[in-house]
Amino acid sequence: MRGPIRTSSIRDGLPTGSTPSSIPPGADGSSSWRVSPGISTLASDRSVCGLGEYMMATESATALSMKVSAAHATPTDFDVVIVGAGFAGMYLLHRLRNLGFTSRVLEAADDVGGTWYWNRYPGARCDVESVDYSFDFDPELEAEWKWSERYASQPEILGYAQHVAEKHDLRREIEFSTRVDSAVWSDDTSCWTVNTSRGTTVTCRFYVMATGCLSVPKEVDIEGADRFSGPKYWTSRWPHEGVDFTGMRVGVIGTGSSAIQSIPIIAAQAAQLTVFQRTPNFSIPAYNGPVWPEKRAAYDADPVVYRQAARRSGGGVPLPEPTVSALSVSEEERNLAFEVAWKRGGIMEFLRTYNDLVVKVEANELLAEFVRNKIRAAVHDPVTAEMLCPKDYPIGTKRLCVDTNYYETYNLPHVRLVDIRQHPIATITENGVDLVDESIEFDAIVFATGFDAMTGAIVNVDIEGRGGLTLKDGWADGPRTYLGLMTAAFPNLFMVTGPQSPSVLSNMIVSIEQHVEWITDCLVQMRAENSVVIEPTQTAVNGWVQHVNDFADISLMPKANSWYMGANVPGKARVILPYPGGVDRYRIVCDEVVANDYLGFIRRGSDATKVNDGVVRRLQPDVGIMLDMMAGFGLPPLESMSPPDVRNFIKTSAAMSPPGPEVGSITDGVFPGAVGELAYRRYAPVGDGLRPIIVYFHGGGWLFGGPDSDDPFCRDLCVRSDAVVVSVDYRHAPEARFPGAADDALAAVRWVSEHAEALGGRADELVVAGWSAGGNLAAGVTQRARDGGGPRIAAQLLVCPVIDADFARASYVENGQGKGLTASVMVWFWDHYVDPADRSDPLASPLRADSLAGLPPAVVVTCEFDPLRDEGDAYAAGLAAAGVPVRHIRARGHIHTSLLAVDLMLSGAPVRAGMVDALLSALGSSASLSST
Ligand code: N01
Repeated sequence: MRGPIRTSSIRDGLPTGSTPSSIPPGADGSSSWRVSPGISTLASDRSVCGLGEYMMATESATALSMKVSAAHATPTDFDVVIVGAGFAGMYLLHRLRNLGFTSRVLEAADDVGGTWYWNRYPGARCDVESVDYSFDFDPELEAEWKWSERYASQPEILGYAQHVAEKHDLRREIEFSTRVDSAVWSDDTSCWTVNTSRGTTVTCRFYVMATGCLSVPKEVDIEGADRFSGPKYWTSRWPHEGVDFTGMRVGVIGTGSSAIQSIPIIAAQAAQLTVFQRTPNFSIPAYNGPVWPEKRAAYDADPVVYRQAARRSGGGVPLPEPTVSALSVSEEERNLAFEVAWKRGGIMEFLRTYNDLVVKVEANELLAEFVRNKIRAAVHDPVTAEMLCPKDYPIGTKRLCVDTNYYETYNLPHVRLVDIRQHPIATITENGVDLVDESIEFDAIVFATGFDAMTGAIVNVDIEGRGGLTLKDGWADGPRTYLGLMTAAFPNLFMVTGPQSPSVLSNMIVSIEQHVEWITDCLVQMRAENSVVIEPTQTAVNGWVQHVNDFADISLMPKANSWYMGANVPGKARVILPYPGGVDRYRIVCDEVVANDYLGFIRRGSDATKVNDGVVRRLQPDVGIMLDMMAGFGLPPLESMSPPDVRNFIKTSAAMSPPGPEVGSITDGVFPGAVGELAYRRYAPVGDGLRPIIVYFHGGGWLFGGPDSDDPFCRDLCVRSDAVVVSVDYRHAPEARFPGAADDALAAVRWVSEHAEALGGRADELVVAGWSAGGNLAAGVTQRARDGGGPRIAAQLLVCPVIDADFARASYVENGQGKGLTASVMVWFWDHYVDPADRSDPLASPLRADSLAGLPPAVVVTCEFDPLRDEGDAYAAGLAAAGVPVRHIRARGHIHTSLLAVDLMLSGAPVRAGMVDALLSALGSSASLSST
């Protein structure tokens, strides 16, 4: 035993010493209705839903008891109405009760358990280990409940849910066999009116959908499904009395987790089993049995520390995050690691063998092939084995399954696999299934066809928010939530593990607890400040949806037609549904929102309306991760080092960076700079023939860098543009001050132009390009070439260029700290390179040129969180105003260094792709300009 139930902890939000018996009146389910005078503008005297407990803090005990006795015998008005008595609804009810809110749970089933009440198909188990799939809020419960298996079966999990309900006396506030049909918000009363299938109506201040992520079965979209005259079963709605398939000819449609778990058991009973597979799934062995001693020992060593680690982990299970790339180790080492992970089991562990398995196609394919080989080894018939091998989506992008003897089941003589992509189902008939080329008769058919996941259960209730908008309509193009907790125009509507929260990509119990605690903390805060209504702003919602989609875009998730993407339900919007950023990161965001006075929310109360508009995450996700990592390293600021030390540091960092893509060939050489030889590196695409030729100037604040430091970017530029790239060096400050680098830049451009053909390029398609200080040189040399006799430059590509010596611009102020390039390092760069008196020279500050007219077509890329953003923006605008064709690409969510970190910041790839497309069309427009 680890002591009594924790009713006084900070997490429970109760005062020290508070116990359930000290809960104020009203917490027993009767609402002590009362309208605070100050609220009457929001809640009319007519309808006063759920304000009782809300206002109770200031109410006298006598007045309260009078109101309680005057309440209806069966209360119909609550502070909070919760839909669903699964783990989410149960914990929420428990917590609300302890905090003194009145609440009622409405549940369609006749007992608690949610998904574990309904999903009773043979072999149903959780794919998260039982020690982890347990509530954390009640240490006594944790101590007294012992799981019997590593992966708990559905009956045991349901038994656990029932035990929790019993122990905390939850059922008395749950209305079973009651389905919620509709819920309507009223701005007049600031209440929800909730209508049920029993014809009853309840009102509440706050309405919570705790309806689970996988609770609404997908409608069967197979012709003739109603015609079959024999028994039909759905894995998600299995008969409580069980099914005996002994001696039957059984057809199973679907090969997701539910099918993969049930097929071996059905096969053991049936006389014949035919499995209809549309998409094969990856599955790994469960190695189920008693709880693993090492797991138990890790938990027992310190349960509090164990659960803390779970809450701060990526998936809600305490596992170390991998740091090594699958592509960075030998084949032998990698296969050994995969083998160890395979023998251990566990989907989270398996996908965490290396750090790039779910983000890089090449790494993913190595793991996929490893599993395919396991399938080939397990299944005797090679044709069947190949049918079972998934080949058209990355492993982990559809839910990885955990099985016991799934693949081996296909070795049984009475089990047959039908690939319905090869042999489509024409229709289900009275007697069985007609394929286009064969009829198969069955005594029973099992539909293991999945769920309308994550949004189905929410939009299935007719939820009407402000102005008559229904959630179904509002989400027609995909869910739009803030943190997966709330949505705009639906005030006081919360969701537990809603879409765009980690939910199904995590240990659900950990995510449920976090959401329940966030919601209840919010209600406590609102009660304390007399707020009555809360809803997210549209800006906050848009920002969160964007952030979630950005995360998906740097993963492989969108590559599969999975229920994670809403792709399994015909007509459903194809967008990522869960938040792929991990439980740890997500929790930090949620806490940050609260710490910033509920950033992104509007709260209304009797005293005031607080609008705290904003977006909680604006950086691209991988950029944010990189900045966090860098902050963790605690590196000294560059400007505190000497230039030689900085150069060494940059060289070492460059050597550790991923190399970038393969190009046709790379050659190093020297060219005559303004005062002596300088190095260049030439990148040539695969294939013969002359190409456009790009002279590229590296970045480095005119102080450091060289072909090595920008090597991945040059490779990427070469591959994407199919042009020859010549990355030229120049003299660095402080040894060579202004205009040393600029003079070398001109010498380089002239030399490349003169030797274009020998370098594999066409002189009439000469591009000048540069990043950062290199962009400064590129812009300067382009002006000089215009003014001083050439060469003719066909186009210029300026990536985050230094364009003007002005540190007062807004982007310097906004982004001058903590975003990679700092304002103070820029000042340091300028001080080393150019005397203040020379800074207005257009060679140093190209924006200050007398005229920008007559310059070659330009592609200017600026990054949203770069101190140099505004000067780049100003240059793009200035060029356009001077009649120069300009494509200005604004890289949303990026910092100064984002685009150079090829293969490190994956979100930069689409920007670089757009940049090269723009450059190629700039070259095209340049050609047409010169021919006219
Ligand atoms: O559902 P699914 P599930 N014609 O959507 C096929 C959780 N869960 O119930 O892939 C033919 O995965 C469909 O084919 P395709 C877990 O998160 C957990 O099995 O769309 N076939 C697919 O093969 C899991 O991911 C556990 O081409 C059709 C199958 O039906 C989630 O629940 C156990 C079809 C549906 O697979 C859902 O799993 C069980 C059609 N018209 C479930 N329509 C554990 O914890 C659909 N299919 C271990």
